[in-house]
Amino acid sequence: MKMSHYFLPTLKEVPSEAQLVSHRLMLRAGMIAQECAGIYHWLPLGLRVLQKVEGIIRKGLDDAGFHELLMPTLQPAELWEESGRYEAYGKEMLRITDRHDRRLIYGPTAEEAITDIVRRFIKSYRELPQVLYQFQWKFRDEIRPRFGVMRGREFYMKDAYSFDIDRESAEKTYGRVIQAYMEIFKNLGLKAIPVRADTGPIGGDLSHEFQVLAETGESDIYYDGDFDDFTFRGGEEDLNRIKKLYAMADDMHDSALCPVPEDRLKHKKGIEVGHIFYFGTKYSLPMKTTVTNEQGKPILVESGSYGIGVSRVVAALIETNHDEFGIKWPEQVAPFKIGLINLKVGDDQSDRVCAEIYERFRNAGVEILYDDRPESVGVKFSTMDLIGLPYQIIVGPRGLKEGQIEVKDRRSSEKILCSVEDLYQRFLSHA
Ligand code: P5A
Repeated sequence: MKMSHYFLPTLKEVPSEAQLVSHRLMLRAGMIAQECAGIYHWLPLGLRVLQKVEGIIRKGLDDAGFHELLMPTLQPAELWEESGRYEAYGKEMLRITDRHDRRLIYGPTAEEAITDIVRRFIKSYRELPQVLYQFQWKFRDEIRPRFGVMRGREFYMKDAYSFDIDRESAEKTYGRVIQAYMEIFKNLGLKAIPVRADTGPIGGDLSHEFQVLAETGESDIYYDGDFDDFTFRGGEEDLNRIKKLYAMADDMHDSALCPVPEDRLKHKKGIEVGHIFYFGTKYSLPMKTTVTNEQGKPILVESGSYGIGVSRVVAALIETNHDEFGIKWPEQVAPFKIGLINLKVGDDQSDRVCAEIYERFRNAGVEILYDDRPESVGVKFSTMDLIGLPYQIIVGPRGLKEGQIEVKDRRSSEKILCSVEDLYQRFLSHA
C-alpha cells in the first residue's frame, strides 16, 4: 500500500474528549472516527487490525471443533418474550418497530436466537454436543458510553453458544472453551486471566470473565500471584491448574473466605475482554428446547454462552502495547508488518531503491505500507511511530551513498544499518 493513495486520516492534536490512551491513539492513528455517542466508523487501518484479531479468534475456535454461523442483528421481540428477557433487559436494549408495526430488537446478545435454531433443527442427543459461534455487531444502549470502542454502544462481539445433553458434558464443553480462549488470548499477545464472576443479565450459575491486566482497566480483580508466572501451554493439566488458582471479580471476592495468603493475593485493575457463562436450562426450559435421549424421551438441552469483545480487544492491545510516541503492535495483529520510509521523495536513487523494496515485499506477500509522500522527515518518522508497524525500513540518499539502509524495530527501538541484500535475507529468506 502506498501512503500517498491510502486513506489514513491521522491527527496531530490529541482529541480532548478522549481520556484513555487507546482511545486517543486510535483516533490519532486514523483507525476509527466517531459517528455519534458510542458508535464508531472503522477506517481502513483500524479495520485491518479488527480483521486480524477476528482471524486469530476464528482459528482458535475452529481448531477446538466449534462451528461458525452468522445470525442477523435484528431479532423479533416475540423470541425475547418467550425467554422472559424482553422486559427484563430494560433500556439497554434498542427496540425498533417496522412498517407493519412488528416489534424488533437490535440484538445485544443472541441466546434466544440460537436456542430457536437448535429447537428447530436439532432433534437427537446424537447431534450433541454442539458449539456454534458468530462474529456480529451488537448494540447496547449504555448510559455512559466512553473510552471509544472500549465501551461502545455498537460493538463487535464473537459470541458462541453450547448445547449438551447433561450438566456433566456441559461442564466439559465449558472447559474446552476455557482452553480455546487461553490459546486465543496467548496468540493475540494478551495475558488474560480467567476470573470467577457474577452471571448478570445472561444468568446461570457458573461464569468467568477473561481479564487483561491494565492500570486503566475498569474491573477490579483479586487473584493468586502465581498467575503472573503461569504460562498456558494447553492440555488437561494446565486447565486443571487454572481451575485451581484463585481469581475473583471484586463482587465475588470475600477476604474472610479467600484461601490465598495475603502476601500472594493481588488486587489489580483489568479489562474484561471475554465473559463466559454456563446457564443450564435457563433458555431451553421457557423455549421448550429438547432433544430425545437414548431411550427416545425428550430432555431439555443444557447450554452456555461465551463472548469475546473483539472491538474491545483492539483497544486492550493498545493499552498494553504503546509508548509516548504511539502504538507498538505485536506482529500478529499489526495492520502491516513493515513501514517503508522514503526520506527524500524525488531523489532518483531513493525512489528507485524504495520502489524495488516495495515490489519485492509485495510479491513475497509481506504486508508493507510505503510512505511515498512528499512530507518532511519529521512527519514521516512521527507518523510511522504513531501507527506502530513492527518494522520500519528507512531509505535516504545519505545512507545509500554508503550502500546502507536502516531497519528499526518499533517494539525494542533497536536500529540496524544493512544493505538491501541483507534486508531481503532477513525478511524474505523463508517467504
Ligand atoms: C456471552 C456471549 C454476553 O453477552 N452472551 C453471548 C454473553 N456476555 S457479555 O459479557 O455481556 O459480553 C461479552 C463481551 O463483550 C464485550 N463487551 C463490550 N465491548 C465493547 N463495548 C461494550 N459496551 C461491551 N459490552 C460487552 C466484553 O469484552 C464482554 O466480555
